[in-house]
Amino acid sequence: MPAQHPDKTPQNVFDIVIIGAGFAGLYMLHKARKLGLHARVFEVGEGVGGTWHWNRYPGARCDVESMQYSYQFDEDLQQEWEWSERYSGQPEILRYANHVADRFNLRDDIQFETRVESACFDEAEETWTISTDRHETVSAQFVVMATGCLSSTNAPVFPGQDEFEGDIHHTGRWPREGVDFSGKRVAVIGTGSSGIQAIPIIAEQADHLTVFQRTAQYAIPAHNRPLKAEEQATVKARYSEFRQENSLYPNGFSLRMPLNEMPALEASEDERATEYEARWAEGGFTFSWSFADLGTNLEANATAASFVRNKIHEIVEDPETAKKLSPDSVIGCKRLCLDTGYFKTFNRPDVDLVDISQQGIDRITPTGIQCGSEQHEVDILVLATGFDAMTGTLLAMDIRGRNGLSLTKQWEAGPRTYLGLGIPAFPNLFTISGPGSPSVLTNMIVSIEQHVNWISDCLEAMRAAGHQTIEASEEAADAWVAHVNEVADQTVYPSCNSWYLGANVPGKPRVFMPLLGFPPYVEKCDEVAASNYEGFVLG
Ligand code: NA7
Repeated sequence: MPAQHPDKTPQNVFDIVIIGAGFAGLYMLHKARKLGLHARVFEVGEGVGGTWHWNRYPGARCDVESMQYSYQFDEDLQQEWEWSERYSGQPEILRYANHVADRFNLRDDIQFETRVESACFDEAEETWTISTDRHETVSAQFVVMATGCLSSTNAPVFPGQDEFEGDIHHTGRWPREGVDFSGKRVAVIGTGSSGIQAIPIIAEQADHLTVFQRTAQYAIPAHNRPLKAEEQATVKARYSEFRQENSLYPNGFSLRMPLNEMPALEASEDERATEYEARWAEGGFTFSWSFADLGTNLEANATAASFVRNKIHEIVEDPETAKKLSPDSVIGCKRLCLDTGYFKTFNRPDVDLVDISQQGIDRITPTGIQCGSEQHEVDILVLATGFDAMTGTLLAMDIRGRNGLSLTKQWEAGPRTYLGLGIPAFPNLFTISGPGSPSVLTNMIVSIEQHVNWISDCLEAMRAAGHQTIEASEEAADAWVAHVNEVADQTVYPSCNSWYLGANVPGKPRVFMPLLGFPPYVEKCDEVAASNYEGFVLG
């Protein structure tokens, strides 16, 4: 049972405790200070940056373009920072996070290398008691979970794994000092975004690479390149208008080619081919917007899927390998990956692909990986097996609301929130980009800023009205979860085993977690605030 007696010395009594020092935690701290709140951030890592602190694997790169994947809350900040590439790599994004922390003097209120183990609501005092792995217990009126959507790794343990004599690294917990692959035989398990980004680079460095693929993935060329000075200047000349326009797109970011309003099924075969070719040449998520019905009509979707399969067969020289790399599922159902040399890598003589979709991995042996009768000799094993997304980190803490109700119990059938911001029976606790909000389906920094602004405005409104507590009602949360699922059910998203549904983690309830559609969501949040926080109970 977590400690119930907080240290009430003034330095350990906070107005607000923020958990996590990624982009959400940094901005929340900045806003909390602006409100004059006594704030403390706890962060497990030894530095800021959240997901960009941990995902240091080779090739880690954002799939939203640099000029958009950054904060907009400070005009000077967005004017002075220079991005070097169309899509930023992890080191540059981490430098940016550090720049923000320094520029706004945020580090003074961040306690690094500290894991929050529990947060319990004290009903008599109407405060939260927060305990950490440093055996300290503090109290705060408000708790903000800035814990990130992709922060708990999904790291399957294969039979025999303990006996493996080489090193094992998960892409989401990459060693700070890097990994030397030279002269090594390397295995990568997992071909989602992380695997697809890391594989071409590991192949260049290693002696031999074997890729273990459970599900083939669609990937569109990224066409990453240096960002021209004129391109940056054009955006910066009207940065706030650019941001405003982007917030009106369903994912909160614009693409280089607008949505084609025509349904794929109304276009001729030639028209479809021309459209797909043009978007393939442009690169990035623009491809998903080729036709209006790709996300809602399976037959339309199949035309895009078939185009990408043909491309894979053009790129990959060995027809058998090309076939194995060609997905047969709905395109865009799992998050689309961006390709920088991924498919081409399989033309290398020192790269093998092992299809484990049927027989799986039998065991890890001291010197390799056994699949059926075949043993693959390996010196280093890379797990690119993804994350326990959106709920993993929250449920790993012992969070208790009213009557000692645990979050694990509250969410046993899947996450239940109102707006992805509040949880019934957990007063004064906010989740930034929580399940039920657009979060991972958007430009994350845009969604983070929208949530932090909403929370800050809420705290200010509560102070003005003399309220001590705010809590999502059960009815509002139930209706919201139903709404999130209804919206998803109108699309192709629920048709595959994606991490959006929790389907990548054995035993996790199958519930569609993010909400599709950023602009209507923002409108709803604004309406709720304007109607004196309808759906929340203020105390
Ligand atoms: P993903 O997209 O969840 O990919 C994980 C990959 O690992 C995927 O190919 C999985 O196959 C595979 N996997 C997971 N567990 C296993 C086991 N037990 N055996 C074999 N293969 C397995 O994670 P990423 O880190 O690549 O990307 C996450 C997000 O980060 C991405 O969407 C971007 O938003 C950034 P499966 O498809 O489940 O069959």
